[in-house]
Amino acid sequence: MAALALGLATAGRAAADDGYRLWLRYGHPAPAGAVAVRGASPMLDAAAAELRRGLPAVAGPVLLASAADPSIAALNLPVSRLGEEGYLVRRGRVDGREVTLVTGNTDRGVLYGAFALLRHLDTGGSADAIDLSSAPKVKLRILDHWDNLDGVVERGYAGRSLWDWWTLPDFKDPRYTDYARANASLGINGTVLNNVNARAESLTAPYIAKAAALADIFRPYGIKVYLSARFSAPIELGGLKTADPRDAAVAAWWRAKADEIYRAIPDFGGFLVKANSEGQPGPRDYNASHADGANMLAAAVKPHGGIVMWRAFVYADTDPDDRAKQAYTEFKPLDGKFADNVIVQVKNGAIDFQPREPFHPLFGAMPKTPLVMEFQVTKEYLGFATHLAYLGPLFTEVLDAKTGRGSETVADVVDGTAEHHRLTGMAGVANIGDDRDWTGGTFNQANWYAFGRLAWDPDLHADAIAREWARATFGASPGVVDPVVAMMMISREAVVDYTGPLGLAHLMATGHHYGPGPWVSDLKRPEWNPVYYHRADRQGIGFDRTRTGSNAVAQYAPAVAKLYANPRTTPESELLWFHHLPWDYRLKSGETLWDGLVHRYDRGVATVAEMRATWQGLKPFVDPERWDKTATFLAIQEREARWWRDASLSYWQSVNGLPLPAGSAAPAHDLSWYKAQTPAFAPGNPK
Ligand code: GCV
Repeated sequence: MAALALGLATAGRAAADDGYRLWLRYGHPAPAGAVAVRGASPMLDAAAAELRRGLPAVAGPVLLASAADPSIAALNLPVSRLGEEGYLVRRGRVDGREVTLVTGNTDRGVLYGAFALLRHLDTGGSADAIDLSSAPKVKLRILDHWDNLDGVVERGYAGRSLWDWWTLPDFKDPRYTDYARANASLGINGTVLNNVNARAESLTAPYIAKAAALADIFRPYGIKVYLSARFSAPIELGGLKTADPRDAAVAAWWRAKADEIYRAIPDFGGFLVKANSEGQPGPRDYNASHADGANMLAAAVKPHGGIVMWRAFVYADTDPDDRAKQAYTEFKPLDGKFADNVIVQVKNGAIDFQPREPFHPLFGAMPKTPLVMEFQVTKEYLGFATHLAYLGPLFTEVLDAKTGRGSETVADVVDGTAEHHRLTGMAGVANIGDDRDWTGGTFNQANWYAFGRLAWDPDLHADAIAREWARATFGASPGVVDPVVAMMMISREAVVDYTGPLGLAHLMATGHHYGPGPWVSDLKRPEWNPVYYHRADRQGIGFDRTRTGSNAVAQYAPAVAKLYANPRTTPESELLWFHHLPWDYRLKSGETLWDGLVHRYDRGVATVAEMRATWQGLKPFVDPERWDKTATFLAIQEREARWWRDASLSYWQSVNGLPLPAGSAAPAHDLSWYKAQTPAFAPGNPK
């Protein structure tokens, strides 16, 4: 594929490409007879079919076989370290024949090995020295679809839902298989089909049958299906008077429901639950705890081997405490109280998927409870599908953060190194919809890719993943790969700069999560208003989360709390998250906080302009369809980066009365103009 793309590029522009194939852009099918399989199973068939689709001839003959096959066992390969899902791919002689052997202790391992071989060859690996071996560090590698049964995806990123609930279970769109292939290529092994803002209908017999049809399609690719469960379903569907988790009839209803689901989907993964959060029902409605609720559901799925992923994303308007503290306050005391098939799912930061947040203080604080990391692959607060923001650096920044307990990192908590929990997990809120290119833009595919690769191995580096993806997506030419990786690696910081630099967050306008609205102060819940988060006044800006303020810093382990307690030792990228500081506070550069803030907004806009220029230079190398769309999106992004910058600066100036530093351009309009921008149906507007 790489050679083909390069050849076409040098001959003119690369061939038309609508992005449908994602990173699996194989050039030619494998030569006939190139792929042999020992044994038979749907998963081995899927592995062989994938290799036949795209194995380059240079790979020579390939043999897929379980490590338990007598001929393979006789080779004494180091397969014990592969566990249940790992693979080993190696050149060698099997039964007197020189082959590339793809093996594992399970068919699933072989499947992942087949994709690893394709990735190796597709991203420039030598065909002569094939020796690949890897096992996933995280057990549950799951996509969460926030898809509603009416086809609308929560807040509208990346088109409408991929699932056509209306024509399921009869019509099995071939896209469902391609979705499974793409996920299996990364090692993703679970998918939650419906929105955490769940409807009870997803648990009715017709919808269970629809979910079962998808489960049948995904099974050969090693992907289990999960459902978001609405906690009040026993009332809505079962006609009970209560959903109290301590009520025997409620528990019996859930047990019967679980039995019904498992009859249709024998390998059903289990439930994901958003409870007592943003209007969703939950055990707190009955003065029961989150552990009571989770454990009751866990008991229902336990006989079938299922699990419950219980979200810690809770905050209440009745709680006057800092929103950033509420999940910890509620969940920390429950450590050790959850059943052994419950895993608590925690967002990467304590507020809500902002372009930058310090890691969530629950990581490292609940040692007796397995915690799933929840990342948002879709870019709810980073320009949705339109803006280019490669999230690899956001994910790794969180995973690499030190929790303050010795040398432990967040990744150690997530992958089980820290506490050796049986269950470990990483979940990504999917950015996949029904767009032809799946994610509403080529570069958004990289975020799906990066999530999957990091769920397999949280220690991978964001730039290495970007390089791998760029090669698979655009071809091997360094003339393309190097600039594309460079663009990707600066892109997320650019969004931070033009939306909320120096630790500012949650500054978006009302009704959508797309454009700026730092002035918003009229929403009924205090913590829905941007002014709640930035607290700017004539003297200064920022949220004091030290002892003199909300003391959220005390939720971190002492070593980290100490750093965050002092503005001088707080990373400047998180400064105003933890501190309310005067406008003339001196940053490490020597400039004032105000000047530094303005310079960062300027830098954000300049970086987008730089990304645009880089992309212009790639026109000869990229197919017209993907190039044009990206070029147009970058133009939109540059315009909207200016909108964010200018709107924010006009507002800050209206508060602090300070002039812009020399060289910084005045906003194009006055504040009232920005306040008047209320685009109908902007992405992120649920109405
Ligand atoms: C699914 C934020 C989003 C909501 C989302 C919620 C959650 O508040 O804006 O759209 O709802 O997070 O993660 O549950």
